Amino acid sequence: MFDFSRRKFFTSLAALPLAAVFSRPAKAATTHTVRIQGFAFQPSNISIAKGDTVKFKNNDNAAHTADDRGKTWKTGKIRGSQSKEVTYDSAGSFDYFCRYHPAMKGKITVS
Ligand SMILES: [Cu+2]
Repeated sequence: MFDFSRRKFFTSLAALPLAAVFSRPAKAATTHTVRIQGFAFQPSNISIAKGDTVKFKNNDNAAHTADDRGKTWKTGKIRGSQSKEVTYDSAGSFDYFCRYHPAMKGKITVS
């Protein structure tokens, strides 16, 4: 009796499509690139989805940062030719700037 039900259990488990077990219904997270070039963020205004990552890629020789004005996040120093990534797990609108060059500004909207 026990053997029978155990076999029945495993048989029904095997019948489940593997995709249904392992796939996640949520959309896969995306990594967006914001280039830092000529002392400007490009694009300076982007909209992304919750869970996405933004890669700040510094193409200048000078070091830059991307610091959220609301102090929720910051990249820290990004040296020339380096990049830093920030993942956004909650919705919000973030105005950011470069700590060394406050005229450099950008905006990220997460929804
Ligand atoms: Cu800068």
